[in-house]
Amino acid sequence: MKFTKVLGLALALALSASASYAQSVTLRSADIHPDGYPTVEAVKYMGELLSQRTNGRIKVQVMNNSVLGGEKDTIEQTRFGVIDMNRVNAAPFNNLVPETVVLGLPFLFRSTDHMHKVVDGPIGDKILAAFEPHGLVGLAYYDSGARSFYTTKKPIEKLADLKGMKIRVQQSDLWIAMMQAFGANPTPMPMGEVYSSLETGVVDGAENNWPSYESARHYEVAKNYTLTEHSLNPEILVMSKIAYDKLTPDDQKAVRQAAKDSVVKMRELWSAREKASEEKVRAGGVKVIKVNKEEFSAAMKPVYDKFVTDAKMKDLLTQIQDVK
Ligand code: GTR
Repeated sequence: MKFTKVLGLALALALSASASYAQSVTLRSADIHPDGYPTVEAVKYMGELLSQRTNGRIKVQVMNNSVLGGEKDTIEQTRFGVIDMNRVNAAPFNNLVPETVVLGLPFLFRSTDHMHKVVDGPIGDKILAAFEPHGLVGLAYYDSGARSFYTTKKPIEKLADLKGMKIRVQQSDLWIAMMQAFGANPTPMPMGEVYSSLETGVVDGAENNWPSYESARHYEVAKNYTLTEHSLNPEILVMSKIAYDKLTPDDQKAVRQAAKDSVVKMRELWSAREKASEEKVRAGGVKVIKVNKEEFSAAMKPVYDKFVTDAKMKDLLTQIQDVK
């Protein structure tokens, strides 16, 4: 066979191989939460949209309940193409993608509406684009409500109560610094270890939104929930750049669109679940404590001083604050 013929044949084979991959694929998506949790259901919904729009060629299989590991581990697996998609809170991305830090800054967003305006606009797009050099494609933001503290023994009624308390945090330098600024002793660990750590006294408390506090059953072992609402850090849905690059440009567009379209659904699911979880937790005998949030927010200056240092971060912060 002539060299050109061989080359032609190889090219044809390569093209048909990539075309067949583009024709039919099931994207495996990780999540730590159980069935019924809004993030899990929103990604399933995204998969339904995608399947409808591609005549069943592209499907999404949500592998939730931490079956693929904790968030830090699944992020690495997603970067290396072992997992195709991943729904993770912004916090575990902080050390990898510094632009995400701004989203978790304490008492930054004035309201959920403010947060939505930021992530739905050009600032949100800019932060999603910052994932690409790290092997990830940022697809969408999902709500995660407000995070508040919960403790096993001593309730937090004022800032001074946090002094020296061992508080579980997500695996992020920002979150470690935040707990230190609150006066607490931060203990970073994956979510899957929190229940037993609360139960055995490895930590005195943790912090999370109503749905996670409820669904992970932390409220059974930490019965004081203090409404500090210190961060509205959103969830982020990402795709592996390796998996993304295997898709045709049209299919890439379809994935992005389905992810964006699932956000509306997620917000509906989230509002409903927040209420339901709060009711369940209150009915479970949890003591809900109101605090003077100003006192907690005033302690956060060192966090801003440590993380908002370069011109880029300062600019990003001002832009967010200026969103009306
Ligand atoms: C939840 C969030 C998870 C995870 C968890 C945690 O609110 O949905 O992605 O970040 O908090 O605290 O580890």
